[in-house]
Amino acid sequence: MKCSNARCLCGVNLIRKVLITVLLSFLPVLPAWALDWDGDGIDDPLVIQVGEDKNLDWNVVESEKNFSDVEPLPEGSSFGILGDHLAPATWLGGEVPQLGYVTLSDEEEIDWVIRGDSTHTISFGQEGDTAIAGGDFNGNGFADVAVLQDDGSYIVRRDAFGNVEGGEITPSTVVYQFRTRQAKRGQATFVGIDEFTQHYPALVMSRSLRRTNKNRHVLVYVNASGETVRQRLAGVCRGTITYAAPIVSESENYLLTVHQMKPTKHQIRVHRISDGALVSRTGYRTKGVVLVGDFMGKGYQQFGVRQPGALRVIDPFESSDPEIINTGSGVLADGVNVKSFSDNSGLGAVCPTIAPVVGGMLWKPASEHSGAPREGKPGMFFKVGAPGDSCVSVYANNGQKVSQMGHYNAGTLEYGKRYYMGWGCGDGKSGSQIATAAKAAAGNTDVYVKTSGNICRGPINPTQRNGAL
Ligand SMILES: [Ca+2]
Ligand SMILES: [Ca+2]
Repeated sequence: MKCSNARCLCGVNLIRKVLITVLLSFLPVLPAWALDWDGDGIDDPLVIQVGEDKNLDWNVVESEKNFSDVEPLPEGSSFGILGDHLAPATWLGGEVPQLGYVTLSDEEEIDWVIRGDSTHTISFGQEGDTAIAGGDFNGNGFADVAVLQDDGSYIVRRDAFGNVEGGEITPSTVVYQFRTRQAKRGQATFVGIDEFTQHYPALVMSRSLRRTNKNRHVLVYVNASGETVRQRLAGVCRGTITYAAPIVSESENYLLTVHQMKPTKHQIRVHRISDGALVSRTGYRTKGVVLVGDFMGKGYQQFGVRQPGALRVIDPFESSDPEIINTGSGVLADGVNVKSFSDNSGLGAVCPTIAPVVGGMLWKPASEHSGAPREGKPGMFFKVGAPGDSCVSVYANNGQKVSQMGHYNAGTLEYGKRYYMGWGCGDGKSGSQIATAAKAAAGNTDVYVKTSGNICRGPINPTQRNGAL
């Protein structure tokens, strides 16, 4: 999420708008999801930190300052809470984006909350829908809200915030129709086709190839004539698509997809939309957030992969060294955000970074300590990457909390920093009880332990030893 204040008066906005429209005829203009907070034409990563009160604090790393500092955004203090979904975009039009987030209300409606001069909330969509933030489906510079429903309806509320804070753009609703089967299998997103600034609803799907463990991927989108276009994406690859976002070069629109090949191994592929050609692929480990933007100031977009404490920016269109932007800890965000409200959170919402259990960490399914309360209960020891807290949470694959363990102060760190289900705030669950809870929550028994820096370590099989000291 992000926030911003509306820094321009309406008149100035209007002049800017005219200028942008004029410029559009001559220059490629970056799309509405590019987020430039300091106004120098280069995108700036947002870093969202979770406070002790579970509120979200929004920070930015400004290109204008050579990406040297992580600084709080003026109106980004305590905006949203842990579990909300980030949705910064140019909700009020113009060039300066606004902070925003998406959350499920008590009435099970999807609330879109943005922060301009004041905070504005719009209910659009409901539990079970997928919320798609950051698209501009009429290309007027005001970001639109959109949801994909199970029956294949892709509903766009154009310029949803166009008439708040004195704006005179009237919101309107348009419905695009995909097949039910496509909606259930596809990853929702949007794409640009002919123009850089106008978006069209899209889904990306995997189709497994017989007698192999590989998949072929297909893009389905609705074009300007309202026709559904099916574009095969070149090549075959392992793994399922976890994320898809538009990305543009100087002259064409592309689609970036992220495939999860193994729990911690991912591949990013960039395809040309006009013919599905594969133009770039990059592998990376850990489930880091991927951002799209022009962070290098090249006049077209690159993508960035989250690595510990930093964003690694890679240019898929031209060979050059990656650029490393130090971001510190926190969740990173750009302006394309897709969130399924089919489940309530998702592990990604709990832990922006997921990393494997490595040497120096050990999950034991049953402590050998004789006598209550630790005996027979799982514990986890850390010689590296220890959590800073006295209580540590354990999550299922969908982000639902299934257990908690307490810090045991042994007075020595011979076995590392030690946590047990049967100690302190621990809930006393056994390894098999945790496995059962995880399976009930997410369909499989994998669990993740949240450690410092909001890193989740896993997947862990709670009934076996994982890692080694
Ligand atoms: Ca900037
Ligand atoms: Ca719009």
